[in-house]
Amino acid sequence: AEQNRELRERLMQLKKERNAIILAHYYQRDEIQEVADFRGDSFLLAQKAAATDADVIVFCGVHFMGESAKILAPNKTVLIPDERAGCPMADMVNVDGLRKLKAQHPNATVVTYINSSAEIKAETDICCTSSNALKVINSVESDEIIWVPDKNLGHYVQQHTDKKMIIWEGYCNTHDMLTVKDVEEMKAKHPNAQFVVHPECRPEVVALGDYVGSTTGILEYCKNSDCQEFIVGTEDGTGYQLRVDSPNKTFHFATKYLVCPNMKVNNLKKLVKCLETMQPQVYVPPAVADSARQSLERMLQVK
Ligand code: CIZ
Ligand code: SF4
Repeated sequence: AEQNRELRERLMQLKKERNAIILAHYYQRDEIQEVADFRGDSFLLAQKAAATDADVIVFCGVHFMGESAKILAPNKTVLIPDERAGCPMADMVNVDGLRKLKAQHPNATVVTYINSSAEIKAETDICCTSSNALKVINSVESDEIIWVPDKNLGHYVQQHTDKKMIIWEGYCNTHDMLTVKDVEEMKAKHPNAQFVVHPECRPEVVALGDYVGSTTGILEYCKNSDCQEFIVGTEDGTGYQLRVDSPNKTFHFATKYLVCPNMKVNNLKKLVKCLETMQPQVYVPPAVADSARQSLERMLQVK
């Protein structure tokens, strides 16, 4: 506790010296979410990065999120506490594979989930998030969609659109691990709880949801619902904001395995260190960034 207090003081000092802001994803450790200027999902935080007056953005999340911040704020310094915090789902699609698929389906529009690398976004027509995926898909002219990288979110979206979706076989190790059996056991234990679930979970798990939506969607739903008790089907770090928003409600995570190890690679110590050393910085080659920015900006124009 004493060490954390010293670290927090050092952090406040460095933040002023560097004119920095700290953005933290909802899946980060509590000790990071506590000291953040803004908490959010990847999309909200990318928008914050684009809008800030600060000179330095410290992005506490996984690598692709730091890249999105850099793409939308190319003149700012973007720091990340640890370069090794990656995303296995984002790594499941590579440029060669996507180019091959595009060649096989020349009339298809490439729609890419924001959980993807800058290089993949640069090969993309339009990006989407888990909250606007359907709107984005319905906004494109083509009847054929190449969807990368998340098969679970892809299947969820396919249920709500007539367009033909060619779905990449990627998935999030953390969300995909949750099973129907896990959820049914929790429901039996907590019969009055509603089940809220992220569409990165398997289709048969998503089908059990009383509410299905993005991290921000789940937070809003739980805050505004009359229900007092929830079984949560998304990453464990979300508990921090759920409890801030609704201190008197009860949240049970559907299993203790809903933890993204990559998100937890960052900690308060590394956060302070990166602001001290101004390393590691996120770098996106300008040509890649320009092309990736177009696919993000097209998404922002969808009403
Ligand atoms: O990393 C994830 O699973 C999510 C849902 C990130 C985000 O903020 O959209
Ligand atoms: Fe990637 Fe899943 Fe971790 Fe999100 S929770 S960063 S999708 S591995």
